[in-house]
Amino acid sequence: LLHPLDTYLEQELDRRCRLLRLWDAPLDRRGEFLRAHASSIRAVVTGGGSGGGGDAALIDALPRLEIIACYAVGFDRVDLTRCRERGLRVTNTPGVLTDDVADLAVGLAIAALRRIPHADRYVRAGLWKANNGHYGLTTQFSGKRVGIIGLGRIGLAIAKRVEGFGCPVSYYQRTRQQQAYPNYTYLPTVVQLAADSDVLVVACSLNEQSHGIVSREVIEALGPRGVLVNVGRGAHVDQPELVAALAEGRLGGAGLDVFEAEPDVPEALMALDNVVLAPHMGSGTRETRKAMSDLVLANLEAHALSKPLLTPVV
Ligand code: 8YV
Repeated sequence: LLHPLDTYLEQELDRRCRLLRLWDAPLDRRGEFLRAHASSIRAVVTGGGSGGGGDAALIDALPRLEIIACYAVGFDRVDLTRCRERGLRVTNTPGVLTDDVADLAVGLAIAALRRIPHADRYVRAGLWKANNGHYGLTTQFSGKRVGIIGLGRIGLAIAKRVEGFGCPVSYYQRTRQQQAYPNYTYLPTVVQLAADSDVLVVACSLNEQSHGIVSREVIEALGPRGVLVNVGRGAHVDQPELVAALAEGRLGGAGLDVFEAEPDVPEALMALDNVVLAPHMGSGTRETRKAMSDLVLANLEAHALSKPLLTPVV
């Protein structure tokens, strides 16, 4: 296990396997730790957030490795090419976290437009009373045009939810799905999608094509009244440009669950009331983390018993 993920998962791994915790070794001695256990490690479990891994260096350090089980739907931290070369199997946890991530995306959009965290701070600081019961106006969410980058499982779940708020939905993705989803408008570029949206949501997986997909041009197209919601990966967005645009009022607001070098969050964002910050918690409910843990365990068990994997990536 590369980093602490979930108590139940850890307990079950401990019970069923011989569990090694990479973080038992200090940061500067992890190479040594891996070398010491290289001849016995057959499986690696990793998450998709900070501390996650699965790069070529890790894979090369473990000659007896057979499987990398991701406790995440996103497997962008794993070097799939090297896994294929080595004949390693890779699994992830799709499906079980879809509802939670979609819920959070909608929550972040509403929180940013209605300034819920700001309003909460206002009340707690005694400002409501101090200002004679006055609080400024916020922006409506219902009926806003929502643009979704990536209409996969999570993107679709977001679309269904915002339909309930009367929001027209547009989307961009590499392959057009217009026939399957006649209620949603396909737009051929992310810039067009941003220009046509009040709220732009990043819900695609991270890969070479989607790295930096929310560029300066996209942020400009979304504009001073637009809100960006990111429940994908920090690297989907040109983060310095995002921070500058928010600080200068060239972008209206943002709801961010992921960051480029998380858990580091740009200091400049902390002072901005038009930004809602979350600690990569899209899938972080008791219910979903239990289901993710069970899926990781079931994949490892299937592998150990030479049965078909439940949710194979490679
Ligand atoms: C988790 C994730 O927060 O599913 C993903 O891709 O990034 C998240 O579900 C993560 O795996 C825990 O580190």
